Amino acid sequence: MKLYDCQMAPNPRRARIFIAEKGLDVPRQEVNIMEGENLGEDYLRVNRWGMLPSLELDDGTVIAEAPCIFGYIEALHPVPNLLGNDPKESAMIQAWERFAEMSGMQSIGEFFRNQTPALKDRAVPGYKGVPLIPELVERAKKRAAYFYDQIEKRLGESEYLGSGRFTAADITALCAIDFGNAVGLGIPEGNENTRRWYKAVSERPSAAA
Ligand SMILES: N[C@@H](CCC(=O)N[C@@H](CS)C(=O)NCC(=O)O)C(=O)O
Repeated sequence: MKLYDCQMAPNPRRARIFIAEKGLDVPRQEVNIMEGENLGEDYLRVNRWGMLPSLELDDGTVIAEAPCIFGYIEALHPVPNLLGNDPKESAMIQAWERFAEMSGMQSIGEFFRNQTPALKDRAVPGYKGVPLIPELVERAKKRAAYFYDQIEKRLGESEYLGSGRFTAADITALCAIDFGNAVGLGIPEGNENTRRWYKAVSERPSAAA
C-alpha cells in the first residue's frame, strides 16, 4: 500500500491520522498541491480527479476520497474501531464525519481559496480554469460560523462528535479546524464545548500525523 499525501493539506491529514490511530505504517509519497503537481500527468494517471489523499493498493487499485480510504482500512484492520460498532453508531459517525467535511472543511477551503492569489485559477480543488470569487470569502465565513455553531451544540450533548468516543468524525473535524486555525478561521470565542473537545483530540498522539 502507498498513500499519496501532501503534508500541508488538511484532507490528506485525515488519512494520516486514521492510519496512525490504527497503528499502521503506510509508505507515503508527497505530491505538491501548491505547485500543481497533483494536476500533472503523472499524478492524474494515479488519480484522475487530481485530488489528495489517494491510497494505492499493491495490485494497483487506487482508492480516492478520505472516507473511502477509512472504510477500506477499517475493513482490513477493525481494531481500534473508528467507524462504528453497530448500524446506529455507524450512521451517526458517518453523518458527523460528512458534516465536518461538507460544512467545516469546505467552508474553510472556500474562505482560503477565494483570497489566495497563488491559486488564482484554481478556486476549486482538482482542476484549473476556475477563477477566484472574492465575494465568496464573506459567504464562507457565514458557512464556517454555522459549522462551528452546530458542533458546539453537538459537543454539549456528546463527548465526541459522532459517538461518545473518538471516531472518524473527530478526525475530519480536527483537520478542518486546524485548517481554520492556519487561515484565521479558528474556533470562535466562547465555544467552550468545542475547546474542551479540541484539547482532547489534539493531545492524541495521532494528531501529530
Ligand atoms: N472529498 C475529498 C476532498 C479532498 C480534497 O479536497 N483534497 C485537496 C487537498 S486538502 C486537494 O486534493 N486539492 C487539490 C487542488 O487543490 O488542486 C476527500 O474526502 O478526500
